[in-house]
Amino acid sequence: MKPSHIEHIGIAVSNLETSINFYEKVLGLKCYNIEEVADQKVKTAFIMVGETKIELLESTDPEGPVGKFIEKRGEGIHHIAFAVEKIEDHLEYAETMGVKLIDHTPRKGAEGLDIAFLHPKSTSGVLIELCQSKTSRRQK
Ligand code: CMX
Repeated sequence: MKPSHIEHIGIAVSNLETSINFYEKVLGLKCYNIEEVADQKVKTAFIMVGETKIELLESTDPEGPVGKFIEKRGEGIHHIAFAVEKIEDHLEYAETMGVKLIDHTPRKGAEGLDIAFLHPKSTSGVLIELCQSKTSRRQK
């Protein structure tokens, strides 16, 4: 039981359009999707570089997780997301290993993924997201 790959790297940004411009105009990459995740109080933009996905996160509410993060720390890397197959098993195991869970059960994230977060205080200061696609759920 281990993650198969890094599903995405989440970057907190003040302005989605400005950041997309950087990735497109300076790095020559392409934003392929913009999606609002109301539950997480963010608007997200997705960019692929090779097999790695970058998720730009603009807050839609200053009291949301990304709004608070930017207020406290400014723009920057916000989380790393690992792709897993049996997300509930990973959460249960992490908890038995003493990790503080933010989500005890998965919730719906962008692009239809089931997602759950581990608290950065238990993970050397990095907010870790576990995510599972519908496809891998069907294969369970
Ligand atoms: N990475 C590392 N540390 C973080 C962090 C992050 N992304 N966000 C907050 N922290 C730290 C803060 O700096 C603070 O540390 P200190 O106590 O040393 O100052 C501590 O965690 C508490 O921070 P806070 O501002 O008081 O915020 P909360 O405790 O209210 O919430 C957290 C922190 C991580 C529990 C909350 O942001 C959360 O639930 N995150 C998960 C959901 C999320 O981030 N959603 C957005 C992404 C959605 C998506 O990818 O679709």
